Amino acid sequence: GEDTSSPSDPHFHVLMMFTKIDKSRSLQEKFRVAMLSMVKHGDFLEEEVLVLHFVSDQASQELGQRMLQEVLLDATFQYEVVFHDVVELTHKLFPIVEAMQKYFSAGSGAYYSDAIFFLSVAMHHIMPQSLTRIVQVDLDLKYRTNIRDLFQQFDHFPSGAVLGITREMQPVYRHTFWQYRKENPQTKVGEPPPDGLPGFNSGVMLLDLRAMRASPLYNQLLEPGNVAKLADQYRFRGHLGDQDFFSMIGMEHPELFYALACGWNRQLCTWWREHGYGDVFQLYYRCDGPVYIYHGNCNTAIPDD
Ligand code: UPG
Repeated sequence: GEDTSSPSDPHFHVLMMFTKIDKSRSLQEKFRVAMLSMVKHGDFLEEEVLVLHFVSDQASQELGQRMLQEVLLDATFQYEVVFHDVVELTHKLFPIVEAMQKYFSAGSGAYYSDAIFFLSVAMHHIMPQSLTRIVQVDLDLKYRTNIRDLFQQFDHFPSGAVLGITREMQPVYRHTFWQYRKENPQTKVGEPPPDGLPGFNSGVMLLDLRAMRASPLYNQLLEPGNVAKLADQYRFRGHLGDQDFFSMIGMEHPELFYALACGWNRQLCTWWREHGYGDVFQLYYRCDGPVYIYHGNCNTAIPDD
């Protein structure tokens, strides 16, 4: 195959989870907004190619192919579309992530099908070696800038960092780590920025697959015994999959993460403001500086501007 590993690699890989889309008008509409805004602001060099990866079931793929024809009409750049079968990826993922599922999935059992929510965690083992960088994004985004600029953030990763990610903008981890925080009153775990450790949001993630493969520390943290040890140490129980895993290991090893500016994933959900955390909410929610990407999480409307 082609050499996709050189620094001048003209391929820019973006991946989206795209399952059960045929069942949800709301997700279809979010997808349309995301793609139209990505296309509108997308600007690449002549030889460059935006490669759009979708993890999909059969019905969603068929719908996606139809919608993409329409939303990509005005693209001024080269693109390729790759569909990945969610069943095949789940089969590869399950043995790697089975042990962590019980700590970071909803409910008590580790359902086989939930393994896909941990795709980013083990992407470096799932994708071919020739793929060295990929950006994973949610569907409920609106781009206000050229997505090519996001890839330039990879060049700012310090050595040892494997993942670029924005902090979580609600006090959700203040809540999740409640017991640990009670037992460790001086901790920064779950505290707001700039000095605290508020956890991460998985809406926009820069995966340096080469660094993930090369990091002994990161790969040790995936081992079942070490997952159990950290989850017990922090008394961690969550249900947000990869986001919970990254947030937990980030409490212990922040050096694995490159902190993207808040404007790269400006989350809009305010659920926790109304559910017991109104007094501290703004400390987490505040995001100064330009917004490059809006994230209308928990079905929050995205501003029109
Ligand atoms: N998705 C599907 N099919 C579905 C549901 C979700 O493909 O039926 C994909 C899609 O890419 C979507 C993503 O999963 O964008 C995340 O789901 P979504 O419903 O958009 O969750 P959010 O409300 O944006 O985010 C919640 C939290 C957020 C966290 C995320 C983790 O608010 O903080 O990052 O869940 O999944």
